[in-house]
Amino acid sequence: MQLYLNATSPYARLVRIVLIEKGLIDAVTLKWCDPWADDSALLKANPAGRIPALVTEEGTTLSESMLIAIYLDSAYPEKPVLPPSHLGEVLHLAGLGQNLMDAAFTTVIARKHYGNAIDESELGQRRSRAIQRLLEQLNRELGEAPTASTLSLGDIAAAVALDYLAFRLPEVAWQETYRPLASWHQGVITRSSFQATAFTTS
Ligand SMILES: N[C@@H](CCC(=O)N[C@@H](CS)C(=O)NCC(=O)O)C(=O)O
Repeated sequence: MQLYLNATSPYARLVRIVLIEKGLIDAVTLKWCDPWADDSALLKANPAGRIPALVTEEGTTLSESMLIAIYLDSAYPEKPVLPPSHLGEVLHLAGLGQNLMDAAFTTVIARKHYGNAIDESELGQRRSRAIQRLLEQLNRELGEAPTASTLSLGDIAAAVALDYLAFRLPEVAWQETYRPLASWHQGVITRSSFQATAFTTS
């Protein structure tokens, strides 16, 4: 398999963590690229020009982090991250995580293109309110950090989204406001799959 990625994408990091947790990382060639530079190999794998994109063993190209995760869990059922016994619960948490990722990532990209004043726009304020509501809900719902055998796609999505917030929007300072959530997050990011994929700018 081949995975198109960079070191700052929360979506690509989610897929990479799934690959590591499922013991599949050695079966994948990591194709580092800049999605903003219209990388020709990436465009071939994903005409949208976005990462992550996965090329399967059969040569099928997949886009969208959650779809890639669903494919990996179905094609390689060992160590499932989508356990059928509580699928609804896991997808609920994965949705909260992905929505948090989307709101944070869109804020970062809007600032990059239009300057920080974009935060005051109608859409900027909606994103900011969404981030706060998502943090409040995660703080209410998450208790003990998962173990190696219970770690799910929901945990991965939520923890990556929280890490991305800390990385790109540190002024949100969610760890100070939401202490139980910070403790849950700490319990997840100490895992080697998170340590090995920590966000870096260089
Ligand atoms: N919904 C997509 C989002 C992917 C995405 O937005 N990736 C960003 C990097 S974090 C990207 O490649 N952006 C380049 C672009 O939009 O042209 C997913 O879950 O995979």
